[in-house]
Amino acid sequence: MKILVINGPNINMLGLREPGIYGSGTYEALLSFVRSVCEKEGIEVSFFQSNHEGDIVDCIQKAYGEQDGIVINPAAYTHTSIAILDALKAVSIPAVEVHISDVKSREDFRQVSYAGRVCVRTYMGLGFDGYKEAVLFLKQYLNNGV
Ligand code: CA2
Repeated sequence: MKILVINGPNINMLGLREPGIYGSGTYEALLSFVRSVCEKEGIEVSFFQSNHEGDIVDCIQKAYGEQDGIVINPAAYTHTSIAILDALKAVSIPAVEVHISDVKSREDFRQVSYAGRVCVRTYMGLGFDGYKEAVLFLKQYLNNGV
């Protein structure tokens, strides 16, 4: 089973600022954490992070026929990007949306999620554990379709 983990703009800055919202773990720590979860679960994982919307769209398109599932934190593009929504729809790869913070309890402009409309599940407000839950859910979903 192959899972692609995509992170959007500024996720590479984790741990450097705003620890009250996003925690103190760095992006590298997030990768190690997800890698160790996937290793334990026998999942082949790859990672992509970009600050550019089109690069994220390209990455999703390249996943077509290559990846079984996608875990995506589109970051700020969550709230703006129909292009990312369309790309996820186009490849039709089961995707799970993750947000480190509890976006539902934050600003009005964070209350819309375009990508979330096509994702089979969303985890938010669980910190790095949201990625773990997303991987475990995807494994179950891909194996059993539930
Ligand atoms: O909670 C999340 O995971 C978000 O997707 C994170 C995005 C934010 O725009 C979304 O509304 C919710 C922000 C990415 C990280 O931004 C940083 C800002 C300051 C310092 C470090 C990272």
